[in-house]
Amino acid sequence: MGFLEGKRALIVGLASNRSIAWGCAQAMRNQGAELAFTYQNEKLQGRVEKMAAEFDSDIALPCDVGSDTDIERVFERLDDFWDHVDIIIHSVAFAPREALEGDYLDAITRENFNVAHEISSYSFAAIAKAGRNMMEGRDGAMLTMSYLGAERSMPNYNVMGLAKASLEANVRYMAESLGPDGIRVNGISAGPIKTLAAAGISNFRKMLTHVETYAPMRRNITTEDVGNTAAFLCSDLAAGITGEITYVDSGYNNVGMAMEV
Ligand code: NAD
Ligand code: 0WE
Repeated sequence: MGFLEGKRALIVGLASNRSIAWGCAQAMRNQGAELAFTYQNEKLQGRVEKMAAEFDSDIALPCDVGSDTDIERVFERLDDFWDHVDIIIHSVAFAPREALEGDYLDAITRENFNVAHEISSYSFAAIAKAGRNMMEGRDGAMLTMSYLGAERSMPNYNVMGLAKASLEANVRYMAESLGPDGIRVNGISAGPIKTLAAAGISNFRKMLTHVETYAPMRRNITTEDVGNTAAFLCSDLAAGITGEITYVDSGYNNVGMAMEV
């Protein structure tokens, strides 16, 4: 019997079988959770419905997290299938492409700052506000995905670093707000993985090689690594953990200086 047996999880941010959300779905399904999914737009609908079916789920609901009505409708429609939800995974980020290249100050604008923060950080709180009624009073858990660029400057990550810093602060404030309702809120700070969100990012290959060379584990992480940690953090095994950011990064964040091998 899995450690998520009897739990119902809503997964926001599935785009392909390389998505971090896919690794989370796989690990949580393996541990016995029942799953529901959202998709960003019609372009992704068919693919997400197909992946949902592979996870024994017939629940795939539209949700552009830039829209409050979309977010509210997800829970209205989810209510037709489930009378409660135990777990919500938020695995969404977006900044306009041109914000993620070149010099930080050259690239940042009021507009791309607003978009990055709204889609990548505010959306986590917005989903919590809308989903709170279906989650309260039953050992619930919420989880989001961050990156080390929240705490350190990274080439090209630029305004996304600020948005992830905001997202990590959101984890702490949401943990305080939702704790009395029995809902824990945590984040995973994942190492780089070649997903759709990494496609076309200049020098991404170089970042993967850098981690392989200098991280204590001398390897990159996988969506399976992230998924297994996600399953644990959202389970009752992690009942005492809230407001935390857990690194799943082969230990990279702990290194001050490594000798090249
Ligand atoms: P991905 O492209 O598979 O997933 C990103 C998802 O965000 C997609 O499903 C996309 O549809 C969704 N999305 C974007 N804008 C949206 C909107 N307006 N409304 C609804 N959904 C929207 O890539 P991924 O790497 O799996 O990214 C998932 C999360 O993991 C992101 O928060 C990302 O910042 C984080 N992360 C990724 C890495 C990495 O190297 N891939 C590392 C650390 C953290
Ligand atoms: O959070 C991310 C990427 C999120 C992301 C990706 C895109 C690509 C497509 C947000 N917005 C967009 N907008 C698009 O138009 N990661 C942690 C992966 C990532 O992205 C980087 C990285 C890493 C790591 C960008 C620059 C430098 C490093």
